[in-house]
Amino acid sequence: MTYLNYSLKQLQQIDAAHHLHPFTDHKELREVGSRMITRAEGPFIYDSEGTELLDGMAGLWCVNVGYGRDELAEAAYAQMKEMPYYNSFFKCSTPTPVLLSKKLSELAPDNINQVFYGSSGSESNDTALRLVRHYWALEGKPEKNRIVSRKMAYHGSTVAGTSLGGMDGMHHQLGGAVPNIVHVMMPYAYELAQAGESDHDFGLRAAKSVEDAILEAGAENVAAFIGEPIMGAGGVKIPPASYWPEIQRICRKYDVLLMLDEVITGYGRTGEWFAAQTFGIEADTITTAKALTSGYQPLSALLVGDRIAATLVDKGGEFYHGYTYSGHPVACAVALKNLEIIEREGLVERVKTDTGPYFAQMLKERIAGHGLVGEVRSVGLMGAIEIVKDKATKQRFSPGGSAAVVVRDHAIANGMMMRATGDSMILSPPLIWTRATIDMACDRILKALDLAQADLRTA
Ligand code: PXG
Repeated sequence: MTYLNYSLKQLQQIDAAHHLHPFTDHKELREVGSRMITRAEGPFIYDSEGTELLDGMAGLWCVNVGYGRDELAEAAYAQMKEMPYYNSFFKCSTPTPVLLSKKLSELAPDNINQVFYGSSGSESNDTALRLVRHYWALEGKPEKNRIVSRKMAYHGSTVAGTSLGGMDGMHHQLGGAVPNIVHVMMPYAYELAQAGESDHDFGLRAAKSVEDAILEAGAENVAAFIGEPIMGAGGVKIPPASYWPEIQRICRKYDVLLMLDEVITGYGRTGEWFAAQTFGIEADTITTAKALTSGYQPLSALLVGDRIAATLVDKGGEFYHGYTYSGHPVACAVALKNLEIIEREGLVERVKTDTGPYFAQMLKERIAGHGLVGEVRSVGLMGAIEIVKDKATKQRFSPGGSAAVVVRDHAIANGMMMRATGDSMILSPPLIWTRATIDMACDRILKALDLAQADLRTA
């Protein structure tokens, strides 16, 4: 690789001179310099200095089959040699998106049999928004175009993705969101449940905020509700069991479409192919990306339910929407091989019956009791650890989010790559993790928590 001729310092200088990173304080990055990740194998990543890190985030919630899969490289190579690119516009197609669509229809819930491709989760949510509004217009109800979403939701970084999402900071920088999108409370009991309110009741109350938004706008004006089954970037917020059934009931009652964003939860993370199956949700659209290719190629797939698809096909005429790389043949070849690996190795089943329950057990038995930890929670291989100053009162360190960064920095220094979102430490590892990998992760996290506690006490 040509970059091997460069020292870390040289690469950092060039990076600082020319490369604007996503979601980054550029001045701060220029002061500290980027960590250069240069190699990865199985569950580990390695930086330019040879430091090994256990990757607790599967890249960015995506490398579900782990690193170093020759088969995926070979699938891409073979497809590139045969035909690197052709489009799916103008009545053309190529074989791999065709076959991937069939496969996805088989894996998805029964009411979903059509797929629209993009290259990223953000693009796919743009597609979903346009499709849902187009659907109601085709049904003769163009005024039914409002979308109900949630505060702290993350639906991507394009203009539509940012607008659908509920991150205040992102909205402030947008200078004008896509109109007619409202945000209601998130289903996050740890912080938002009232004194004495059970998880069950809190879940119903959080769902009622959706109903209230629908009634306020008038159901005849509301197109859809959009939500991540488990909020990911917002801090792995797992809703109470009462939440999703109630959301489903409300959507049906007011004839509001249900859009799921499974960009993180799709392809095995929660112990089923889709979290729709884990939570028993019947959705009209499911946005997926990331683990569809385990991140080896950029690809997203919007899974479109029969109700919308039938109208689009029968009454739609031309849908003026699509991307150069919709159904990219190389990305789709890699996705097909990736799904084959997940199936062959039984990774979804393993998360459901073995590693997922063990992960939950270890978080509870080994991490939850630590003095800095207010709560642990997980579904499948997706979890969070809440950092608090006082376990009993749930009081946080101030300023908000500062303590989790201390934990994260100690974790990374001790061989554990994990994220801090606000005061939540986040884990979303590759699905190839075994019980032994979970033990190793817990050892490293505990060490980081101890070191952070010492720092925070003396601060
Ligand atoms: N929906 C969800 C639920 C996501 O998590 C997107 C859409 C957008 O996907 P693309 O491929 O356009 O990035 C995402 C992406 C973080 C982080 O800090 C999370 C994401 C992306 C970048 C950072 O956890 N998720």
